[in-house]
Amino acid sequence: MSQATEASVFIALGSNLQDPLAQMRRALAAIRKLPLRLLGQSSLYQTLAIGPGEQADYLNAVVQVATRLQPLALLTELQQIERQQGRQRTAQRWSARTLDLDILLFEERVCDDPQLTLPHPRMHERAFVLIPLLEIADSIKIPGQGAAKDLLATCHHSGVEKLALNW
Ligand code: A4P
Ligand code: MG
Repeated sequence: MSQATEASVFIALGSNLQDPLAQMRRALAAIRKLPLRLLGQSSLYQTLAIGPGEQADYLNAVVQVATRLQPLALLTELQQIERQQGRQRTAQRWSARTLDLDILLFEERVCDDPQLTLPHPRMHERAFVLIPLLEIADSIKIPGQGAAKDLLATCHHSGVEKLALNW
């Protein structure tokens, strides 16, 4: 079922395996084929991996879309794109991945269902999310947390470098 009106949604993209630049480009092309309009696209950022062991740097970015898809229907589509790009889910949390697509914000919805938690539960403490998000939405507020700009000021953000690369 679709919604009567379009919702504004922010999606985070991340990759640190198997040619991350190609993964990000392919993911964006696949997202653009979904029933949605692309409203904004951040630059690509090279970021230090947060997670266990020695991991390659990530590429991260955020896009804004408008869609009539329901939140869970959009999540299903994004997980399908992750699978198409060889995403392997391991028991190890925060392990390296070819592609991670997370729904950061869906309008101002708040939901604590583990299948889809909104806003994304860790976005407010991660510079690799907040910096690209602020690039395309500088006055955005995160329900329950506050202005993204203020949240960024309180988190550690060395290790997030903007790249001059088209994607
Ligand atoms: N899920 C719940 N809420 C959401 C949401 N808002 N968006 C559920 C997407 N999925 C959501 O996700 C696990 C489950 O979360 C899904 O079944 C979905 O129903 P997953 O993608 O299988 O696993 P994950 O991404 O490894 O889990 P987790 O704990 O969500 O990871 P994070 O917090 O996303 O962290 N370092 C850098 N520099 N850059 C990164 O992008 N990413 C991670 C992943 C760790 N370190 C990183 C980066
Ligand atoms: Mg994820």
